[in-house]
Amino acid sequence: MTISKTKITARAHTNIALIKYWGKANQKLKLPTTSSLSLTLNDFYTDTSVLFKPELTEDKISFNNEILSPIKAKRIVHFLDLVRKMANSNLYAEVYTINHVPTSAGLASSASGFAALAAASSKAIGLDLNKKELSRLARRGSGSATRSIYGGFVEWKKGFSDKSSYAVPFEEQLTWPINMVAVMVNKSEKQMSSSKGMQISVATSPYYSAWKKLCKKDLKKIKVAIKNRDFDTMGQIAEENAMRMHSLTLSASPDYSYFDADSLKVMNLVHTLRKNGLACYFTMDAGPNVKILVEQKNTDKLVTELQKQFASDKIVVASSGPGIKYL
Ligand code: 2P0
Repeated sequence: MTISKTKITARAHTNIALIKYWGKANQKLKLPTTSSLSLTLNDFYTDTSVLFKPELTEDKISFNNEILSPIKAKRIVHFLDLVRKMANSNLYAEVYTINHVPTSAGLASSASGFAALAAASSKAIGLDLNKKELSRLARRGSGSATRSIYGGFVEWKKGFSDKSSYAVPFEEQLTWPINMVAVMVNKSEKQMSSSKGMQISVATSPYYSAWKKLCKKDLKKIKVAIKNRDFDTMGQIAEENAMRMHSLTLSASPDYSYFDADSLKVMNLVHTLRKNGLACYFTMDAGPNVKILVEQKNTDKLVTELQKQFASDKIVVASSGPGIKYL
């Protein structure tokens, strides 16, 4: 094992789950209660460079050209501790991260962030991990990062242990012309972190056991729909699965929600457009922004309709993206 003398840079793209992950069976290892399935996006990614240096007395973390305070850097330092332990090293690192996500897009930056950090830091410290091992390592940073190792449609197999919980590509080179249109309705920081929200839902939602059962069914069905290029079935399953996830927030004690008034406005618009013959389906994560699945042939039409109610700079059209790479 040789520690790299030059910085190692990795690029990871973010992903949006069509079958959501919402709850952990093991907090420390970030083992999920259910398997999930996502689409990696081309347009939102993170570049992270890492160099381990003998002369450093602590980790130095820079994020979008700003040196992070110890409090803000805590989660990253904790992750680097894990990498050091794996490599049996006590060297500190310089970490330089740039997030290429439209300002406050509210799209999962921890997914691309921890996937890029896993790839760059493990290689920089001399570990030679394959993609399965990288996926497991990224999981320790953030659950959704598990899936950002691969491009296209990706399945995170929940497993039952550190070794058995990782992502596998479901369809990596996507030949299906589909888009994900993100509508950025709100820039403010989310009130309830995903980690905390999940814990409350697992512990208190009376619907949690139903969620686990339904996810298993939804996952099976969506895989068939994707294979069959059945856009409507895929979209319908994804939309319902997202709403079922959000019902775990509304039914928790204390209750919480990621919806705001504009999120509901977008959802209603999607329903109306669909009724009028435009095939589009929404999904939503741990924030108020809404993402809409649409076939490429209908994307312009959808954007035109959205522009009637939302400013153009709030609407971003994304497509399927690649897996992790070293730059
Ligand atoms: C997902 N989300 O499957 C789900 C759907 C948001 C809604 O994974 O605690 O940042 O770091 O594992 O991965 C966001 O939560 O949470 C997330 P941790 P993470 O994409």
